[in-house]
Amino acid sequence: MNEATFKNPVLPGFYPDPSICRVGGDFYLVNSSFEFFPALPLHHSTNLVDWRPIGHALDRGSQIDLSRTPTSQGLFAPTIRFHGGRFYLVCTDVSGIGNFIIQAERAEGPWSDPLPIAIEGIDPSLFFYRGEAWLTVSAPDQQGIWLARLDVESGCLLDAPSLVWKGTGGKYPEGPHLFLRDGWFYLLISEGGTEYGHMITVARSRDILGPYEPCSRNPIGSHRSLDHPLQATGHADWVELESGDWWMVFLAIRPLGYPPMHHLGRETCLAPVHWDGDGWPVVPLPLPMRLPVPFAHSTTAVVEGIRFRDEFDEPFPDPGWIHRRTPRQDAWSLVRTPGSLSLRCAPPCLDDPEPLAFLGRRIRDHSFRAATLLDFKPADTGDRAGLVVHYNERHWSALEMGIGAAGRGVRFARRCGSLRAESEWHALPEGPVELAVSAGWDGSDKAYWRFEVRLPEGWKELGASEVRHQSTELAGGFIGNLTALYATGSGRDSSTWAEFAWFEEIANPTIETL
Ligand code: 6LW
Repeated sequence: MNEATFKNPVLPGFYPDPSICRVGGDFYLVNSSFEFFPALPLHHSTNLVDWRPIGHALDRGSQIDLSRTPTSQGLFAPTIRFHGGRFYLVCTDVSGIGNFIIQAERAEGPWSDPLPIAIEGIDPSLFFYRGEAWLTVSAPDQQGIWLARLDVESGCLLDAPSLVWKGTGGKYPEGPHLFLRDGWFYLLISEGGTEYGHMITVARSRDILGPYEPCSRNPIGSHRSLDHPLQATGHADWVELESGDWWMVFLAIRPLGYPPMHHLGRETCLAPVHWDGDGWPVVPLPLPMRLPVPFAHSTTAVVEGIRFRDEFDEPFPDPGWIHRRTPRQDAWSLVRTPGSLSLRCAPPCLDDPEPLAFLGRRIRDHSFRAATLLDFKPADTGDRAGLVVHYNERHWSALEMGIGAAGRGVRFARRCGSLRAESEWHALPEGPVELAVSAGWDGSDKAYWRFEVRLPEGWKELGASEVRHQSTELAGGFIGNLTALYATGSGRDSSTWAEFAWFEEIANPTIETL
């Protein structure tokens, strides 16, 4: 009997609204990504616990333009499915074309350009049955779930949408997915909103068009009102294994302190789905903090924290890097200075809802450290470059190099809504400088990000910011914090470039199998 276990989240960090499909022994996962580009991150696994990034479904300018997408808008919940030898993905660009479909021969891509689907609502999902594609969406104005047949090649609906289930009365009936098991069509949704009242509910019918009978045990899963480290559990998708077992991915948050506030975003979790004697699904929420791995052959080594180091010696970015919106191609390069990430001091700055020179990675755990080596010779007083922990334009904390009163220097700067703070400039010697940020605690439940610069005499902390001030509960929206490298001309179109020689991060282990 395999004693190996895993802990949730299995895909930590800002990876919300997970959707999963299986092809033989391979599993593919996609998440929502809002204004960030490339968009709709894709992961692959063979054991449901270890997920490897394989790219993004939208990674070309010809597919989508997110350069003007407002924060926490853009790409909402996607669904990925495999049918007839091809991958299909439906999603909603709430700031652009609305609902759309793309397809690919391989999950790694290339994916096609988005084909609009003429239906309102969000959270589209596909179900293939007897050679037809059935689309479900969360209908506008919280009406419930719409169903219609779809021509996946044209994006045209073959029926007028029909309202097949209103849910059990929770707000925002959303995230619908259809499944067929033992002659029953199961309609899985979430209700209650994607915050602390989030719930998983289900209904079923012998006829795909309904009527759908709700499970008497709804919500079949929720952490609402529970004192549990994982909260807001919901937005689930199911997958049937070759063994006939069923598992589900779903989102959860890991809030800190009181009142609880979370800053890592909504993360992807995993749990088994069992079936009771009446053929209704049973999910193990409240979730045990450790669960048996799905596969006895799982060979995941104990993860010594998430370690990552990038020497920027490839001409293309590691798939874990994302820009804040579609980037300006004249403001970033991995080939301009071989072995460095080059970011130009283009006009947009951290405060502007525009694509500044910025490359970021999701923060994966409460405890983490990130560092970079920056070679930067500011020429103009507006030239800035540095390391930022970034939620959105109004909520960030940075260690930035620039020109201070005593020439080239470094300072801590932060913004929390309308509030700002900056440290004094600290003079720097010539040459590249190491910047670092690490999560720390002040002994209470107050978590801080501490920002340090490495000087000839050693590391010096220039500032710290409360993690809570960049939480979703305070900053709003649907996203999570990134650690990012950036450069700006502070409104001027400067020709100064910042050269980042390497970046490294470590986050405490969140996935362990013994
Ligand atoms: C998503 C909806 C939701 O489309 O939040 O968690 C929206 N649930 O289903 C944005 O993530």
